[in-house]
Amino acid sequence: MNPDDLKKLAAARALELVRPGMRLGLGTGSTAKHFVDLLGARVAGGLDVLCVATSQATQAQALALGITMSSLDETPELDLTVDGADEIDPELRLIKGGGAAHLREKIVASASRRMIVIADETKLVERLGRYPLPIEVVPFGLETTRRAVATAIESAGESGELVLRRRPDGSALVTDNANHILDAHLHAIGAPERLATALNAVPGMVEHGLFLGIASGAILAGEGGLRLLGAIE
Ligand code: A5P
Repeated sequence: MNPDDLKKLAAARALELVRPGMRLGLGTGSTAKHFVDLLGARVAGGLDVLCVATSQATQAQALALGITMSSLDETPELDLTVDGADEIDPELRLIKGGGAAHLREKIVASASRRMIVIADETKLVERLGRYPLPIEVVPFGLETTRRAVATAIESAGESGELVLRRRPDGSALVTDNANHILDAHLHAIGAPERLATALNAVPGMVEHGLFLGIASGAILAGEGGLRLLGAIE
């Protein structure tokens, strides 16, 4: 199976968790996109759910599929969020934000009773950090914030390069929230909780991609079949 088939397999297993009447958070990225496609087919067949998207891209996809969409203002509490991840460790700690959507993803997942991660098994790592950690920052005072983020990383006992994420044309990437992303190339994060605490204290830092204590379970698809981590049902 190619990686895309594996993502679809994980998404199909997550669809089994959906019940009529549920309020769902819809993730962002290539794996979450499969989930939204499969959900759309079920909705076309008569399933009644109310959904909140984690990005403009997912919102557009879901609306095109005829899924009834809401917002967190109208629907502040959700039953289940299904989303992908860039890295997952055995304690269900995540790195997210490869698609620059981690701010809304974290808000939506935190508003949900359960967050289930779907991924191909290559996302499972012993230690977080090989994937660059996305850090969303406001454009105002970017250089000052960049230096403060670098100091925070150092004070947390980590080290690595901070790179402003750019679009293919070279301009700074702008998120759905009109912010920028600094990618921290840390290679291995020794203490994710300590790093998160240090980053959270930086003015101008809007949200980082460490999801700690948020995911309830993960569905990982590999050549050997599905592997479940944490609480799925
Ligand atoms: C979006 O910002 C991310 O958090 C995605 O959920 C993550 O990058 C996983 O994406 P894929 O499913 O495309 O690997």
